[in-house]
Amino acid sequence: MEWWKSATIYQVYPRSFADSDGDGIGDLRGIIDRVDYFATLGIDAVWLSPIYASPQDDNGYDISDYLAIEPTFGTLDDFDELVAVFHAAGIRIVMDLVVNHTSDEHAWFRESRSSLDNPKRDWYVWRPARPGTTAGEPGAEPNNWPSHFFGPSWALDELTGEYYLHLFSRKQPDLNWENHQVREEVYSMMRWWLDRGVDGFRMDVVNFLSKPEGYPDGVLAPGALFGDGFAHYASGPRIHEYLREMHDEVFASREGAFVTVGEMPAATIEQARLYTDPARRELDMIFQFEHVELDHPDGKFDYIPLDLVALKASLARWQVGLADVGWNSLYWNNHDQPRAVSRFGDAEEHRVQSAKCLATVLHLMRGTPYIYQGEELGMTNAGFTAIEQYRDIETLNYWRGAEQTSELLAAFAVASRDNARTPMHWTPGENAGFTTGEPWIGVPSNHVEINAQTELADPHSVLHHYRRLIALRHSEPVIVEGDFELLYPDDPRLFAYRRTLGDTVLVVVSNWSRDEVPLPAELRHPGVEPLIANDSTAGATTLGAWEARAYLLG
Ligand code: TEU
Repeated sequence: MEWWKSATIYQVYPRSFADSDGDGIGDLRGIIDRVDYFATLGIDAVWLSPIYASPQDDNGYDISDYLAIEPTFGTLDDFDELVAVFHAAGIRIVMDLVVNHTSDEHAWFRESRSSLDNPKRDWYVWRPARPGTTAGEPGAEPNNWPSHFFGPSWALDELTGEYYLHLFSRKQPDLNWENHQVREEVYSMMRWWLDRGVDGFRMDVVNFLSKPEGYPDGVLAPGALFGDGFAHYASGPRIHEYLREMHDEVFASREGAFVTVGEMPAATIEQARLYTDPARRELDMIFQFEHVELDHPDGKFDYIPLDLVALKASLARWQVGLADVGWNSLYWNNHDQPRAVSRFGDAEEHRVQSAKCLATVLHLMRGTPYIYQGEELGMTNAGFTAIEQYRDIETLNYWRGAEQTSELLAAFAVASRDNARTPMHWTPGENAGFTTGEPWIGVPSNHVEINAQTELADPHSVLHHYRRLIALRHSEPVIVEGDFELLYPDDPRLFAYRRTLGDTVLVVVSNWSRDEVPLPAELRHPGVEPLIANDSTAGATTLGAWEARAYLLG
């Protein structure tokens, strides 16, 4: 069986992980120095968010040189050492691959923008103003797609009078994947990293690579400024062809056991089955977004209370939908999402208990679980109250274009990506032990309580609960391979499911509320010691607040 089916993958956001040289920004040496921490947790692989040379407009998701390490993070020698040290500890290294776009400071884009007939002109997406308009005037953009970071997705380049496409910031021009030289260059770059020893790639917005010919307008909802671009570029016309080609060009002829995971906003189960069907040789798994979008149907910063019934239904659909073909990734958190314990759990009254509950429910499902740095400590949202505390381009762009109210600041405190990007808490000491300098972004004061040093010493910590879950995935085949069945789908507080492999049954029960809730009779297992549980605060017939237990039967 593929190694990643029983693996847990840990995401490191290098800027915020560990700073070894006191400049206030995390670096590769900081990661190398923590290898024992990963070994203690027992994780199988580390996914590094981008460490390539970058102007850091989007914290490294804007790459100016794919074959160089960002100097703030270190050198290629540091990188080689990191790979060697982690491999020696039995931990694989997964690189972030950002090839929907580059930085506008990448040499390719500098050439491309330099003239209409530059050989690299076609490497990016250039279009004249919309017919009948004058370049530069409002509405002259070649189509009506919005940028993910707000405003139009086209920027006018004065030099040639044409617009270039940028689905993200204007410093992130989209590559033109129709151009075969672009594709070959990307594949060759991927081979170069595999030759250096990396074990796979997490592919940024990889379902956005193929855009339709003609770049048609998206449908305009009543009153909307921009059209629906997603409908055109998410899983566009040639995407499966590109991924298959990438597989053939990069992985097919190579010895080794690599992992590929495609980040895919808006992907459906039907699409995921195509992307991850091993017979199609595209990707091993994808990051889907359905379960992290249920709580803000009306916009990025407009959160509503969690609907547990809807969350369960969504996750269960994906469990069942990818049971016979393909494979799931499992996550609550990453560098773009608010902290899970603040969002889905109860960070105020039951932080430790609810963090363990969320972990138990996710890690005992079928798929490959991902842990985002600090999640294993039960780290919370940042608690920022002033705009000056934010660094994220998405948050700051939105602020610039919006009415700047205290309500909006409160919304950022719930939803901003910076909630996930505050420094990792290592110690109760100054700056949480992240840096001896001035951290690039603020450190929440609750690091005094929530930190790796304290939690390593406490067998009841969130950290040790994660460590046990990671170990269970290695030792219990039912967690890896068992069928999944959701129980009590309509119960608004109980999240329960059953996994079955042959005669082995794993029953997971959990209470997503502050109330003590009755446990249905069929879910009680008197006399059976739970395989794993958080603190039991109730009797055999009930579950206490945020209590979670898993029973191995048969
Ligand atoms: O994110 C993809 C993406 O769709 C984002 O718009 C995401 O949904 C949003 O940040 C949620 O608020 C990836 C990376 O993970 C993100 O950090 C990058 O900013 C983005 O691509 C561009 O590379």
